Amino acid sequence: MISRVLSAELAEHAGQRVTIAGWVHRRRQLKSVSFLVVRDRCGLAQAVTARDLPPEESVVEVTGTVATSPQAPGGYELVAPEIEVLAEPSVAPSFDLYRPVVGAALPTVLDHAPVALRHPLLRAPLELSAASVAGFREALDRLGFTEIHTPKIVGSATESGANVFGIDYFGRPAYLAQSPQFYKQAMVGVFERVYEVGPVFRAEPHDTVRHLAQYTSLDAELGFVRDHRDVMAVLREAVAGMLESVRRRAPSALDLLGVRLPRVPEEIPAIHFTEAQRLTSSDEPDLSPAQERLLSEWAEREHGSEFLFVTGYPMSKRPFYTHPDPARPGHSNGFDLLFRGLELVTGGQRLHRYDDYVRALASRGEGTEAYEGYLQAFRYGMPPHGGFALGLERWTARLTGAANIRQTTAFPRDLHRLSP
Ligand code: AMO
Repeated sequence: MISRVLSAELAEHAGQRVTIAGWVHRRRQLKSVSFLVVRDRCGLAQAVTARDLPPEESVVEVTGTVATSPQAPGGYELVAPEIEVLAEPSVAPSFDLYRPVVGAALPTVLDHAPVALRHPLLRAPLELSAASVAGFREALDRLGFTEIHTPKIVGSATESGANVFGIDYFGRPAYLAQSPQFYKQAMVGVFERVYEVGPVFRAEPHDTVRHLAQYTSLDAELGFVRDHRDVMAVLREAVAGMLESVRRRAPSALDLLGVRLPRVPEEIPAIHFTEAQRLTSSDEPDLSPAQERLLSEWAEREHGSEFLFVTGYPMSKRPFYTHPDPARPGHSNGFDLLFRGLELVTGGQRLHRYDDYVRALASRGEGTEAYEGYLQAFRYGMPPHGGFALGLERWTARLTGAANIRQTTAFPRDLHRLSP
């Protein structure tokens, strides 16, 4: 009987006749013999035949007898194959997909993403992202969190009014959500512990290698915290879970990209903002990318950690929902997590009393009108709570060492790019 198998399963079927299905990845036509390399969802498989071969990216089913072959990918190949062509490409890819290295420049790759991403090396970062998200979910599920789904069309800005996309919502002004911030806080009142994996939108006017106009935010929020340190402990578990999942689910992508996974210390080192400023000889109210790099190097040197928490950011630099540090006026219970020189996560403890929100908004010259929907939750009693958001593309970029965040997302959106 003929059964369909995956390229990675050929060894289990030595001597049998099996069918594999996939795309023509590479072909080599010699005088008397031709080699056809088929790419399926888990790798490559070779078939040897005497006949002419369909062009690259043809979709094929190949039925053949599994024989050992030291030169073939995985050490096995299909002999005496019958090749059925299910679809033929109408054009040849405009750059070489069939070499082990990717020769094309990033803009070319992005312009041709639907076909370029089929290259194992270009696909691998996306596999790491998928495995990371699965691990994030697993870790938080284990800790009693509930996954939520919140609106991406919203009535007010959350992070700051400046970088929000406005849209026309049935004739009323509305915005694309910059963060699920308000909704995840409201849902703490419902489930106590929640998380969301979803797209967020930032009208970033800067053309940088670490900003996108749409990215995937891994958000969590939990109630009954003493302060931000309880949130940091959950974040540590989430990051450890993501790494464990990547190791388990995507070993071949890790291998292909030569990724060196970081170790997550039992307790990730933390440094207060004022100390971070002292170390980097700065008195600016925020950390620059250069300072973040210096601090990461310091953490590596002093603590052997590629992760570093920076706590106690100035209140003036955090959004109005941020909880102040009761012990240090002007400072907040907000933190960032730096990973390999880059801000990966922002989080903190939030205000939880209605009156505190009214005061916080007033002190920033804002009324409550635009936020009534949000503030409802706080009128009805909310526990002390906090949470965080981790940028998925930045995570994968730091894991893989990608110089540009655009290498870690299939169809990036930025200042210039709206297609494909
Ligand atoms: P913040 O605005 O700092 O915090 O965003 C959280 C994390 O999201 C990532 N990030 C981005 N990634 C790609 N492109 C961008 N333009 C971009 N902007 C941010 C970063 C960053 O650390 N509501 C708060 C989170 C919270 O307190 O729970 C927030 O959104 O990795």
